[in-house]
Amino acid sequence: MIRKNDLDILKSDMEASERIAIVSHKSPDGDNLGSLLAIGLSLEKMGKSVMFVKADMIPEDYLFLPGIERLKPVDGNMERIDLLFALDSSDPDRLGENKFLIDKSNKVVNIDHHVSNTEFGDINIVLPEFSSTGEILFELMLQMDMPIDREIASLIYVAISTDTGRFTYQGVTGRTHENIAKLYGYGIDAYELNTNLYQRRSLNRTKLFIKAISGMELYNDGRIGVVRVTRSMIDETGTSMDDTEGIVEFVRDTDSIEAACLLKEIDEEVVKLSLRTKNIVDANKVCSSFNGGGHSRASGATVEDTIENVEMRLVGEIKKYL
Ligand SMILES: [Mn+2]
Repeated sequence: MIRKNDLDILKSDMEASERIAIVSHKSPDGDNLGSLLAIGLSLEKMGKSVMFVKADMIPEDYLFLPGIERLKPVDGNMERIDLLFALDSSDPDRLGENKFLIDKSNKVVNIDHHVSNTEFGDINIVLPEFSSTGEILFELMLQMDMPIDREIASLIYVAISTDTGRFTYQGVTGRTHENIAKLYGYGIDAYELNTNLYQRRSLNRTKLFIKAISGMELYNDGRIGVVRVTRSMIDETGTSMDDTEGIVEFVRDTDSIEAACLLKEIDEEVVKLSLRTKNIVDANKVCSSFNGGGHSRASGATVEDTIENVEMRLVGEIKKYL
């Protein structure tokens, strides 16, 4: 439940603020980008001056989003910020180099659904029972009577769809579908959005999938599946690490698998890991032991070690729960 008290404070803070900044997180995903553009465009319709700040490159998948061109790297000379929004970001480090904006801002609003959220804002609307930050945001915007048009509704649809595995994850409720139905009421073209989101993978990316998946290693009678993406696979296929999106879910969807792991070799001694689980293993707990986190069924971490060692350590950690 969104607390009424939080909404009242947020509403008066929004009204009192002229200069509002909205920051993305590192490796931004559909929930992060969709949510931040949705609230930003809505605030502009309310006559506010909004700065959209990115902490990282935008994955090609999301370049079709309305308003995406508004996201810029931080302006070093940025004057004061009255109100800063961090969305879908569990802690200040997620904001990368833009973390300093927290201190530069008069007030920080933290809207998120990660259980691991550290409540770093002045206003914290952290609701892990929601499917996505996009869904929290939509209810919040409705309750505050913020402007919503077709583009804003489309952005919220993208946030919810991408963060729920196209409405298949545990966080999805009847209310999620009611919210989606309301989004249709603003005239969104869901088929077009879905085509843009899910049917435009580059051929090089498909080749990267094939390379990665063909090296899948199984442990614990096929209950743990590990796929590596190395720098050389990226070079050979002319792709980037962003193009690994979707690989770990493909591994997870194997019948025998309870825990699916993707290991991305960022460089020789830095590995980004993604973990997806089905019923037994708490992905957030496993990733916490590598200083990462997220959700119980989907989490990640960045580990300073070789890819071989990370694989061994991660499998060892998962086995404790199986
Ligand atoms: Mn999310």
